[in-house]
Amino acid sequence: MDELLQQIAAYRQEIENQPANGADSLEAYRIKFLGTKGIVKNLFTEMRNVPADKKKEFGLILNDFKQLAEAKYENWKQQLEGTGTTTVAAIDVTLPGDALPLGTRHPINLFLNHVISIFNRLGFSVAEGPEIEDDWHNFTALNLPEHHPARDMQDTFYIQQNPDWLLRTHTSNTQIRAMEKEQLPIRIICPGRVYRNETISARSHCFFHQIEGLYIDENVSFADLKQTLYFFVQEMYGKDVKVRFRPSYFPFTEPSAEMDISCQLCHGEGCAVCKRTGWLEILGCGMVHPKVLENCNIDPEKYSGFAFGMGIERPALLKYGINDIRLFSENDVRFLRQFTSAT
Ligand code: 2NL
Repeated sequence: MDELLQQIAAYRQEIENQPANGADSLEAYRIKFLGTKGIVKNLFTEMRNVPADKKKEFGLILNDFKQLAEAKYENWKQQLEGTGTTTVAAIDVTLPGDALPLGTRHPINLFLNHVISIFNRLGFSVAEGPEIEDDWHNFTALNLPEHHPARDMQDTFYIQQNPDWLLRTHTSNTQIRAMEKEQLPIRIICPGRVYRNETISARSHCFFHQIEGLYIDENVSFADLKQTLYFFVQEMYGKDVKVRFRPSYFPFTEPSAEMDISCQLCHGEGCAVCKRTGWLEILGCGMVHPKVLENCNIDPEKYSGFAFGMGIERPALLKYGINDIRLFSENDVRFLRQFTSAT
């Protein structure tokens, strides 16, 4: 019995002195002291040999030792897990992550999207068409006579391999295609890039963007055109914007008009931007010419419609206070990063 007690005391010492190092040592410790053939188990087997009057005393000491061995194991294990957790905790998962470099929308795209969202609310849907077009869809169907100056080689980029092909000079080609194949009524808005053979400068470029609109149905009138465009500019430029229509000429509309809005910079007082007139020209429009309807197999006796077209670059320059149209196509990220919202 005394021998056993001495042994237990020695084991206690060993346990207390045992450093809590790596997981392998812990497992060795577990097998040695707490395993099925381990020291604790063996000592309990020794109970048999303890005299009956000492059994209770020995039992208490042995239980105490067992608790010590088990407590050591639990503490050790927790310490190891603690080290593990510390490694993970070195990454503080509550901190915000590194921001992914986000792109920004191109100012032309922002402007187009704003225009589109306004016409969407009036029931117009977006239609897109090819930038390489044939003569019919870009010119002939639009009632541009064969010797019209707009057909001149100077203004149009022709495709070398096929003189019937060209880079579209306006987005009207998309409306022609819609009238040829869609069912009436048609209510579409056609944004896109167009090309003209012009000298590149701060004010003009050989490619730029347009948005055109088309509405064809029975009984569409010039009053519908005026009201639609008036709604548009009020949404775009504010409720106090003034408009005026001036008679104009386009081969594809009759009658034709140009729409001015009161200058957004001087509010009609007269400044350098509006050339002291108080007005800014923003779009051309008119009732679709009966010849154009006929060219698309639409009966002009039954149907009528209006169309309009506007450039994007000029109003975008004004809106964002930019002084050189070339910035839009140079893709300098220091320029592009400055645009984040449509309004
Ligand atoms: C402008 C003027 C305009 C149209 C575009 C159009 C299209 C078809 C039929 C009739 Cl398919 N017209 N488009 C009409 C009037 C004016 O644009 O100054 N654009 C920048």
